[in-house]
Amino acid sequence: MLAALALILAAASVVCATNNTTSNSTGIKLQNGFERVYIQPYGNNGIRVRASLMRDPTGHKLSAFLDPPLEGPGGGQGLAYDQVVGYQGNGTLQNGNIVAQVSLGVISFYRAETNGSMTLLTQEYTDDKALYSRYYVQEYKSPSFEAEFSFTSDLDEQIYGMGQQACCRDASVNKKGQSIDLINFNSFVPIPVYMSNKGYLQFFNMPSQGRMEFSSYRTRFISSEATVVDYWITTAEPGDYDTLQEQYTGVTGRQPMPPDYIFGYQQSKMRYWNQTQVMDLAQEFHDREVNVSLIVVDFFNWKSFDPEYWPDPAAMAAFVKNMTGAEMMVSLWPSVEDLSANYITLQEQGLLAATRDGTGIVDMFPDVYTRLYDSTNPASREFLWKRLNESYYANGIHNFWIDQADGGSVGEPWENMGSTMKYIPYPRSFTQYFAGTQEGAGKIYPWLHQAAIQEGFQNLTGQSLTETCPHMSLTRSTFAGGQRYCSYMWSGDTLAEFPVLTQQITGAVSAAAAGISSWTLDIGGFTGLDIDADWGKELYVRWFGMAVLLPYVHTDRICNLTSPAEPYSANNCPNEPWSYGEDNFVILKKYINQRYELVPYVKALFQHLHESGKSIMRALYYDFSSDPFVVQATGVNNPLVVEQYMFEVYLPRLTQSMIAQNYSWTYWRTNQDYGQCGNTVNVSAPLDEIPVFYLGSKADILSGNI
Ligand SMILES: *[C@@H]1O[C@H](CO)[C@@H](O)[C@H](O)[C@H]1NC(C)=O
Ligand SMILES: *[C@@H]1O[C@H](CO)[C@@H](O)[C@H](O)[C@H]1NC(C)=O
Ligand SMILES: *[C@@H]1O[C@H](CO)[C@@H](O)[C@H](O)[C@H]1NC(C)=O
Ligand SMILES: *[C@@H]1O[C@H](CO)[C@@H](O)[C@H](O)[C@H]1NC(C)=O
Ligand SMILES: *[C@@H]1O[C@H](CO)[C@@H](O)[C@H](O)[C@H]1NC(C)=O
Ligand SMILES: *[C@@H]1O[C@H](CO)[C@@H](O)[C@H](O)[C@H]1NC(C)=O
Ligand SMILES: *[C@@H]1O[C@H](CO)[C@@H](O)[C@H](O)[C@H]1NC(C)=O
Ligand SMILES: *[C@@H]1O[C@H](CO)[C@@H](O)[C@H](O)[C@H]1NC(C)=O
Ligand SMILES: *[C@@H]1O[C@H](CO)[C@@H](O)[C@H](O)[C@H]1NC(C)=O
Ligand SMILES: *[C@@H]1O[C@H](CO)[C@@H](O)[C@H](O)[C@H]1NC(C)=O
Ligand SMILES: *[C@@H]1O[C@H](CO)[C@@H](O)[C@H](O)[C@H]1NC(C)=O
Ligand SMILES: CC(=O)N[C@H]1CO[C@H](CO)[C@@H](O)[C@@H]1O
Repeated sequence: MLAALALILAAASVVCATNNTTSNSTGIKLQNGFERVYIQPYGNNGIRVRASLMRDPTGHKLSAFLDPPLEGPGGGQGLAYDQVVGYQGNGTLQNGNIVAQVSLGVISFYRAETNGSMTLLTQEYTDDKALYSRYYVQEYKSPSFEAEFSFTSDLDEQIYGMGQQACCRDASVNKKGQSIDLINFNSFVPIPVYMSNKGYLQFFNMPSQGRMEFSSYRTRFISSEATVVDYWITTAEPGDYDTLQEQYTGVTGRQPMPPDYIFGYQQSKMRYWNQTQVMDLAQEFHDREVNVSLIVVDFFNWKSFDPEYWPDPAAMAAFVKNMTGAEMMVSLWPSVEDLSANYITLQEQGLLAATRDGTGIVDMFPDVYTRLYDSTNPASREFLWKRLNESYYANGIHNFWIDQADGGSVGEPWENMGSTMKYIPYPRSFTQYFAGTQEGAGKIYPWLHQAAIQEGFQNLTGQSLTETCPHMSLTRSTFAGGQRYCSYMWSGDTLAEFPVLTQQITGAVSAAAAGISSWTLDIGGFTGLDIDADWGKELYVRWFGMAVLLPYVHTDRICNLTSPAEPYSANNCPNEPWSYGEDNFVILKKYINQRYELVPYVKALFQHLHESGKSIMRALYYDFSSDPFVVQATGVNNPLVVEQYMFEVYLPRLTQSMIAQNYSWTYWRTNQDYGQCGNTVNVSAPLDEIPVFYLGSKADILSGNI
């Protein structure tokens, strides 16, 4: 099975013209009984809506918005308004090409077309036999409430994005018809932002738990706990997803340029557990002439590198650099056990997450109860960085893998590592953070953990790292706006199975459609790869071929070979390119070289991402919504288009502008011309060849002139 979505290179560059007409109103205040709703211009062609009960919708400290936005109106405007609308009232506000109209107290959003007509995008869902479109449930003791906001949706509307779905056999690009829990799991990273094929993007700027429902006629956002409901909507011509991303990243931030060294091959496994192994590894990459950019040391480098196994980390990092040119990365978990040297300080200074039922224990590994550092507390972030700086940064290890960063607690195991509950028969530990409860604030946990590393890098360099990153963090989770950090996400602990490989494609493009293009995965899956079996070797090599064309190329896995009892999880599994058999080593080495050949292209893609938020991993609907088959097949999540299979690849019909530029589908290796297509073609896909097609000039692609 092959990942043709990831395997299309294009020299086509799309010019996005942003129309930044300013707003004709500073805001509408809708006072509806106990309810207060503010509607304001924010960003280019964007409208922000905030609502609360009994009080103004302020004090929302967990906002993912940049204030001011990078482009367009708004910023520092507080609760400004120049129209007051009462019960059953009317009002209109236009910002660029988006119009919010309040009619009899109901809010509708329109796109103002260039010919003067208005196209309805969505409106609050009203019906005699349905909950109010803005529905709240409030317990009398608390200022917070549960909120359910409903909007109309067309039966044939297509919905893209929502972050990375790993649950429930999801292998979809069109999310219409789905109900998505807004809760973080290992490898499940829902982000409440979606794009519609009707030409709009809606984002719920709230890190609360809850649910997003895309049912036939109604789109509903449910927040388990909020004091302010805060959402944003923007529009562009239908099919112009780059403009939607540009406007969305204009209010939530853009990816800074990653350092060059990280674009190559990244070697990781669970786990290199002593210094000699790492140095031998570097020596072998050098001797076998295999390029490598990053060498990762997984957990139990903890205790700041136990000297028994890591006598001289600085010398190790220098040796790795000298032998291979590679940088190093270490993993850290956001947890601390009671026997840790840091535990007393963290507890005394109030830097740990608490639990509302008293135990304070939120996680367990390995068979030891641990507590969670509280990333939502600025003092905790400072403490963490101080330790990282002393223990690792000072030793020449500058990149941090923030594993296990989902937040949550073992009391609700589905929110975290999914430990079996054999030690706690009926756990109900409700996590409480500095910033709020797990229900109200939990989804910001990974985001603020990323922020801790970002602040650390900034404090060291004395620069605000919005343009370029000196180093990177690797995270298992994130939230909206996570793209503005020097950080990239991997898809979490996946199973080594062919269906999971194809699921990675839909996960990747859905993450990218939620603004997270800085993304990678574990080549071959994390668990279950049997490399002694033919299928295992084939799966690894195929998966590697896909990864060559991802933003980052990262391998990591475990296996079940006999290993020493000490230290814990001292895994001897080989996971180096040469450990999959000599024949496959030749192929993998070729793939690695192909990646290095493409680094200028990948860098150029990141440059576009940085400048305008243009997604790197693009589902076919991004560029080929002009092809009716792409639209129809995406609508029903036809694998031919949302995944693609071996031997049979659908090459979309080129757009008029591509045809005008004389583009033609061309097979990468042979330069065979497949024309302007719009058909299914048969392509032989031997193991040692990544079936890549390209458009435009190969020379331009190789030089990154795109
Ligand atoms: C906005 O865009 C439309 C169509 O592209 C154009 O006709 C109009 O002049 C633009 N307005 C401004 C202020 O740029
Ligand atoms: C609109 O674009 C112009 C030209 O790029 C820029 O100078 C201006 O600041 C923009 N206005 C807003 C409100 O973003
Ligand atoms: C709002 O507009 C409708 C007509 O569209 C009108 O019937 C209604 O009275 C208006 N509401 C107010 C408060 O003016
Ligand atoms: C703002 O624009 C809307 C839609 O174009 C229009 O209906 C409304 O009258 C305008 N308001 C003002 C104050 O110009
Ligand atoms: C105006 O433009 C919109 C969008 O292109 C189109 O749907 C509509 O039919 C046009 N209306 C008129 C009157 O031309
Ligand atoms: C490091 O690991 C290797 C096995 O890969 C082992 O032979 C060696 O003794 C270990 N060294 C230390 C210091 O633990
Ligand atoms: C790097 O390696 C070369 C030989 O391969 C050696 O001469 C040099 O001293 C090494 N430098 C460091 C800093 O280890
Ligand atoms: C970065 O420096 C600022 C100013 O000294 C400090 O408030 C903040 O806590 C530091 N952040 C980290 C993660 O160390
Ligand atoms: C990091 O550690 C260095 C010493 O290695 C120290 O000079 C510097 O102040 C530390 N910076 C931060 C932000 O902790
Ligand atoms: C684990 O070991 C068993 C016995 O050697 C083998 O049959 C199985 O395929 C292995 N599984 C993995 C995932 O390596
Ligand atoms: C496209 O090809 C035609 C014929 O092959 C040629 O006449 C034309 O100049 C080409 N156009 C471009 C933009 O290269
Ligand atoms: C880009 C890069 O690092 N290329 C290197 C890959 O490995 C070969 C052989 O060791 C080197 O010659 C290249 O410079």
